[in-house]
Amino acid sequence: MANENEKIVSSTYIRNRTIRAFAVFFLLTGAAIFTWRWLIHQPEDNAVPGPLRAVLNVNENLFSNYIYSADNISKAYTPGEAAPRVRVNGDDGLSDDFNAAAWKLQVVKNPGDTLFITLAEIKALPKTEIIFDFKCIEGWSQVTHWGGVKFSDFVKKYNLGSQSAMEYVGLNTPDKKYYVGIDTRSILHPQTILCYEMNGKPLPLNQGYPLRLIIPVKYGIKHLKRIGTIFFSNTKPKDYWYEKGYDYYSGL
Ligand SMILES: Nc1nc2c(c(=O)[nH]1)N[C@H]1C(S)=C(S)[C@@H](COP(=O)(O)O)O[C@H]1N2
Ligand SMILES: [Mo]
Repeated sequence: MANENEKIVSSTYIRNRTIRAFAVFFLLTGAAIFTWRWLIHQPEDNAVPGPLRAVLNVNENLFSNYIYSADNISKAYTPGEAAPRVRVNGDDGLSDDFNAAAWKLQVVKNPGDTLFITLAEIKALPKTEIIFDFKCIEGWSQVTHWGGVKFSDFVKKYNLGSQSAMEYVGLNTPDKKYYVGIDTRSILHPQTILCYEMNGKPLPLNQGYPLRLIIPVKYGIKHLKRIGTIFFSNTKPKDYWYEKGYDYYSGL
């Protein structure tokens, strides 16, 4: 039964439409392949083709200059909401030959002027507890509970005012195999702590004993476990995951 909306078309019409559809399909596919090949052959900037790194840099500018604010406090949770079994992720820089008993935090004030600070001295500073949703770029997140000293309190106590006026802070593990660079503004954020406790107990070795960074305004990659050395710089300190193609800022 012929429907009034039905249209009778010739087979030539159908053939022409088919040819056109295929032509457009191949043209677009070709353009996509061409663009992709061009992109992957561009010189790389820290493991990412230059044009893609430029996009990451635009994001970084937006985040650091327009979205970041010390008043942006990440949501706080109650101790009861924190996971009792905290996920362990990443052990770069956590070598087995680490001598925990001999550990001291090294803070480079100036070339040739390094402070050596014991865990007991750090624990004697005012304690801040942070319970927040820890987010890893691998796609998981977990509410976790940490304790330590606010980085900003630490800076005051050790008179690091002129150092913390610089743009970046670098942190390394004692063996220098894991390292991060962080914009000073984010490390001075009121929720950033030099952390020595998890769920009210000393950090386990695989989660950074004796001291790690907890910085809720950043993704997990920046929460360096087992801090050996801290230094300040006006140029970007080297960063483990940046060198592997990730965004340097990695802000949330
Ligand atoms: N020294 C060191 N710190 C590290 C890592 C690492 O491999 N080595 N991995 C990072 C990543 S990717 C994440 S998600 C968190 C995980 O912390 P957790 O093991 O306490 O969950 O630690 C970060 N700090
Ligand atoms: Mo991570």
